[in-house]
Amino acid sequence: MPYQYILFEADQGVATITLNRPEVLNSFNMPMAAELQGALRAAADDQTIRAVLITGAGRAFCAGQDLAEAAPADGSPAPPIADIVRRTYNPTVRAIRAIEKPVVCAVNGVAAGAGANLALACDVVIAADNASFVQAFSKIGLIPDTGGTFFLPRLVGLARATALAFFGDRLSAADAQAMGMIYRVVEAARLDDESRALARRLATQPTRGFGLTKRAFNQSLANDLDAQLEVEAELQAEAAGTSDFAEGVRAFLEKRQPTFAGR
Ligand code: T3D
Repeated sequence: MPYQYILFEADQGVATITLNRPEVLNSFNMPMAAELQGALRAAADDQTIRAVLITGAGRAFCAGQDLAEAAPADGSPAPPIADIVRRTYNPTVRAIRAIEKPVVCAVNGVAAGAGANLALACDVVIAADNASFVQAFSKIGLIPDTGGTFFLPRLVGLARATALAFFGDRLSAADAQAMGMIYRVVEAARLDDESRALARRLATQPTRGFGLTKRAFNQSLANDLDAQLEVEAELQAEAAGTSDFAEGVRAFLEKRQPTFAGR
């Protein structure tokens, strides 16, 4: 499928999706969001894809909502903001959480507003050492969206989430890692190689097990302990029915590396 605002490439079991509006720091207009959602659907449906990598073209990861779309300079009416949020961001976050394959986010530069929170919705976030995160919403009188009010306090605690949201200051990648917001920081020149290596490694592992792990984590965000223990029992039964489980145990007993088929 041809895309105008993103790049999509499938290689070695990894679908790489690159937000590609570098002249506006890859900020979101509705068509780019629709393309991203379409690419996530394509990656979910393709059995040969076993991991997804999301990154940005140029010097930024994503500057959030394209403010020119939200407030057109020619005075033409802007789409209602609730529609933008419901059509642009909510389905994107739901798609990232629902795809039962690992989603790696390589933050290659500034991630602001919805761009910052898009990254936080992903499973594994790796950032360049010159990247930064900005809860830019307060600067324009908005509240954090794109799942920010959900993920941010869970990742960094309510005190830090509130301060990040209120002040809207730029947070370095190193500070984001130190407060548990992201997984890892690497030298900017190494980001491409390191993020691809992570995604390729994940693509050779037990994909169904990862999908079920993700489903369990998703449910844990709303469950109490008893309910979550039951989720684990049910999903473990499903994981134990996969050929990857049989292969993993066989390989252990035969003292060799397993070859996981992702089924
Ligand atoms: O509809 C709704 O609004 C609801 C949805 C809300 C979700 C949200 O994401 S709200 C938050 C929207 N995002 C922002 O408020 C961030 C705005 N951008 C910035 O604060 C800064 O650009 C950055 C901190 C991200 C980066 O700063 P810097 O100095 O590195 O770059 P710059 O010079 O500001 O930007 C470079 C160009 O990108 C510039 O265009 P020009 O002058 O070269 O023609 C700038 O206008 C453009 N740009 C940056 N961000 C956006 C943008 N254009 C449109 N929308 C943007 N969000």
